[in-house]
Amino acid sequence: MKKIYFAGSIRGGREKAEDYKKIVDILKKDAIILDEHVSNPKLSSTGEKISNEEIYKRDTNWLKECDLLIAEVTNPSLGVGYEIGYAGSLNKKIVCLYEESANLSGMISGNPSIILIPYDKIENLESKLKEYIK
Ligand code: 6K6
Repeated sequence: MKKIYFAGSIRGGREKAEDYKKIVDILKKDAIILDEHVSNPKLSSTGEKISNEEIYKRDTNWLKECDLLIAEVTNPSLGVGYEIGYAGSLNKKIVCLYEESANLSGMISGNPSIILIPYDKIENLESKLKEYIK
């Protein structure tokens, strides 16, 4: 099974946390998810009791280990943007999911090596994601 690093906003705002969970539930059927707790709606933006240094170390190690980064980028987040750049420098495959109405950064939408998947409803994402996770 592929190892997928899932990225979603934490301190950038948790408005989409329920959707992160639905996406991770889809991905988990066919892949191993690293950083799954990002999708836990109970994790608030002040969340977990680990230090920033531990977050950075753990997450960059997982980024090195993953086969694929899937980021939900509707809600802008400095951390998610950093992770996308970091994964790009490691030549990892990167898929960005976002609501069609999102005002996506040009640094994401203008990067030809990022696979962009806009969606109207989460429920319609499953078939679009299958080809990347198998
Ligand atoms: C602090 C506050 C809430 O949770 C925390 C600590 N927890 C984190 N645990 C794991 N990954 C984290 C944490 N905080 C940030 N990240 C990583 O950055 C995740 O992989 C997310 O994809 C991304 C979110 O960045 P921000 O800037 O929105 O926090």
